[in-house]
Amino acid sequence: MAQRTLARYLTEEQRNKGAITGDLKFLIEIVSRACLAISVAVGKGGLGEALGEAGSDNVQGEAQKKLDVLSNDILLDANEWGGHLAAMASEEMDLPHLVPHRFPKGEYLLTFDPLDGSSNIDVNVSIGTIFSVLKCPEGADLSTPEAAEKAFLQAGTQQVAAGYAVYGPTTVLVLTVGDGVVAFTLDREQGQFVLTQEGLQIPAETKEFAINMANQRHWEAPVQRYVAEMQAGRDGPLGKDYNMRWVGSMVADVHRIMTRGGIFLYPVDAKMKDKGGKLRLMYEANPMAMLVEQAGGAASTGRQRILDIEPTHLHQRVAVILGSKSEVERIAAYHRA
Ligand code: AHM
Ligand code: MG
Repeated sequence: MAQRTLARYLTEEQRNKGAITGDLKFLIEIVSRACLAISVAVGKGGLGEALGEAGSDNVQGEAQKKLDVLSNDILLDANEWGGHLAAMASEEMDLPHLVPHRFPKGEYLLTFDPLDGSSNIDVNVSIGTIFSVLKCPEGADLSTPEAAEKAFLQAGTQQVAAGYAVYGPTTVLVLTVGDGVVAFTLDREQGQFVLTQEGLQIPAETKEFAINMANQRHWEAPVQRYVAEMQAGRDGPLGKDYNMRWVGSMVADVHRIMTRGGIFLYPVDAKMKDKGGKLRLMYEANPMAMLVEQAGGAASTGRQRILDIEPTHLHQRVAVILGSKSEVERIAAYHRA
């Protein structure tokens, strides 16, 4: 039987279900090709020139790796000429990137974290690309990058597509266009993404949690309580033994949860309270929250559904608690207690 490639899946979503427009189909195909190019660069490792520091900082004051900068450039170059986008925004750029005047403009906005899990780049641990697609509001001012920021400030519920590519032993692209979650594996010989999983569902119950335990002393009371209860295991109030996994690349940790369930927490803690959290809303939390909800899971800050947050700025940070629904609901209840 013929393989169902990403192109075919998108065509069916457009033609048979009317779930996406031709431009959105084109946009996702372009993003997938950029992910393929990033996967090739990542896969070269020490053979290429790409490992190590770029010698620059991004807008968040974080040191950029060469592969962060390269991945950002790949996504910008791939997406600016097609006529499907109004503007792009990235973790690696202070302000939105406008489509140059020589190219036509489209109706979508694309945001991305070009290479998530920076601390894992040089040590050959899974990393990934996260992306989110919004519609550009009609009449939005795109005259300057500063003015264009406003167009992006939409709640996560407005996303029309979201996805990530994880560059691990295999490269897998996980996608939602609001019609469930599907996963494609990169066939390296053929150079294309092939559908390998449909209708991904996160089990409601889990015995696996992911959190950076090094921050424990800074956590707020509800997170302290929840993690202590999990650690108490079978004899504690939750009545079962838990295991812990922490890759340190959100993409890889979320992919494990997409595959077999679990809960991921990057809570706000005393150390980062003034910043709002560690992870960024627009290109980390929102796309992951859409994917997780589409797979039957839940995503919350502990106090609010992530997708309901009305953003105030492009690089806004939030607390992220996502994964198996019953566990996310439990910790949300601890925040209310
Ligand atoms: P990055 O986008 O600069 O790579 O930072 C985000 C990453 C996430 O992938 C991951 O969950 C988290 O930072 C890990 O942080 P920590 O250093 O606390 O382990
Ligand atoms: Mg990131």
